[in-house]
Amino acid sequence: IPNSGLEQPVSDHFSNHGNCTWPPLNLQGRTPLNRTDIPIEKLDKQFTFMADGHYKPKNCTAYQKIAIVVPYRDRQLQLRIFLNNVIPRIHRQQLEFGIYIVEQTAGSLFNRGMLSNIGFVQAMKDMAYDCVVIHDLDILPEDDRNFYICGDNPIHMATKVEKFKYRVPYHSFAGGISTFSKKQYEDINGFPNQFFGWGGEDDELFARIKRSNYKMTRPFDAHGHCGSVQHSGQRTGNDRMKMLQISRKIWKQDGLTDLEYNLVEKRRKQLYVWVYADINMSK
Ligand code: BGN
Repeated sequence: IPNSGLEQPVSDHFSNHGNCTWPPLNLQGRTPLNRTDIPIEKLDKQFTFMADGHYKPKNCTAYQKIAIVVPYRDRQLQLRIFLNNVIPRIHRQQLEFGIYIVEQTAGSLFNRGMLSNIGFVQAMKDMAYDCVVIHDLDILPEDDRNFYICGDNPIHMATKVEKFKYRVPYHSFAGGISTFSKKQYEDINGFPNQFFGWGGEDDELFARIKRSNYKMTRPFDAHGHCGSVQHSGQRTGNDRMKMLQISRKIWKQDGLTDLEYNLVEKRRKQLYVWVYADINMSK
């Protein structure tokens, strides 16, 4: 299996960072997901290189420091499968990383955009991450050469998702897994906070990237195969078409800039930082 996949650097911007071999040497290429449900205690024992939801290569400085942010609610089985698949892959990529599972308290409809913004803020409070990866819990890379890194433009990683027949469902699709440098995420004002219920927040994200004169890029497209993990259905909000129209006008005031939430708990477990947040629907 070829180790590269990175014929050209994705960015000069980060090339001074780190002295770990890049691209890393012990990649395994495309390997199927492991869908076995392994208890969390066993995962802890398996991934002893992690502490407080964080990993740092021992003998070299990583190419980039990555915060993996996962909006979350009520999916314990999928969380275990996520950890069991993502941790070894990103570990083989020799990156320094923290995993943030951002859970929304019960009550209002799920708000993936706002949870992403909260994860971004909470991760950056911990350390100066180079790169934030907004990651669905149920979409998991199958290929080590799909790098969890940032470039000069936001990177869309989930290009070939199993549930979309391993194809990009539509050109402006930005869902699943995407990466942003701190500056990029701030420039686009993060995700919208106003999308409650399933759908639309990623379409607004794509529009924000364009409006900010960035391009959503797919540099690892050839290695973008991702498995999807089954779960029960999501509830949709009622007016996401309308929300998309409103967002076009108010996006500079709706995102990181007006983020309000109540941090109920932030607890460092071995494999991830659990961020438990209460968000208010009436605004
Ligand atoms: C789209 C959703 C996205 C979702 C993709 C893939 C909307 C906006 C109103 C048209 N967009 O239709 O959020 O990621 O499907 O499932 O619902």
